[in-house]
Amino acid sequence: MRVLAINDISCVGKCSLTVALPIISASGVTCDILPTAILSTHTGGFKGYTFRDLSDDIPAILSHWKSLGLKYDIIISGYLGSISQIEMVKNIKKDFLKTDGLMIVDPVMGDNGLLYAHFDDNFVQEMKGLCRSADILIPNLTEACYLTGIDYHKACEGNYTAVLDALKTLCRRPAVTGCDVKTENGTTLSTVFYTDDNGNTKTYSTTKIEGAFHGAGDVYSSALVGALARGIHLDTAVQIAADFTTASIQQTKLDQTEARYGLNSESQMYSFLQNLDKASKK
Ligand code: PXL
Repeated sequence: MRVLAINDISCVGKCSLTVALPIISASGVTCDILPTAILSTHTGGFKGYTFRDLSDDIPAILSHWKSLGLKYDIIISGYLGSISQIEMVKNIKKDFLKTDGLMIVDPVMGDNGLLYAHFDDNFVQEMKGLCRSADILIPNLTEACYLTGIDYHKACEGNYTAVLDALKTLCRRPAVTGCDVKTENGTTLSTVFYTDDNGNTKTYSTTKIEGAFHGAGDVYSSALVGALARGIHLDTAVQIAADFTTASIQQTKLDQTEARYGLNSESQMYSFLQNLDKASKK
């Protein structure tokens, strides 16, 4: 099983490839990487970071890979440094994904109702094109709202099914993370709303931990890919990925580290791997 992770390298701040590579590899499959940019830190919460766009290097990397005959079972795309990279990813799917392979798109663009630095409406429009080529689309609620034109604050009132339905015009199997659901006893759950293979809407909830935690989306997407690459069914893969992310957030909160330095997912890796083993033996 061979996975390609397309994402940036944020050298500090535990997100994108520094999260994807260890989590997907630890899941027990080969994870090759295509870095889209190199930054000294990610762009959320740091000032003065460096940013080198690697678009110019990508064509030569790809032609070398073609000469090796590389093909992938799963391709996951994340943070893209420019609009031209969106087009590159579409072509990578055509050239490197096996016929029965899985294209997973995490349309990394924003969080908490806002776009990250460097992104604008033009980028959002172009990203819709990449989402159309995805087999599974995994935005957070903010990204889902930008992609569908639904007002974020309206969506937060709870009509997440409407957001999921609107995303289905882009991709057959969307899965939206970070949907807050209030329960009757006053607690809040963090819920994934997703569509299964048969088009049914399903949900999976974990305890909502208050606070903003950087890199949570990357931990989730990487764990999901790891589980799917192990042949685990989407329903169980969503559960395992959400549980791993929530446990990592919980530990990060206990550690009281600065949110911008990312999640302590390392401490939860062993139990994540045990869950993968249990599920893949079923
Ligand atoms: O975690 C998402 C992400 C990935 N890559 C870069 C980022 C961010 C979010 O801020 O800045 C470079």
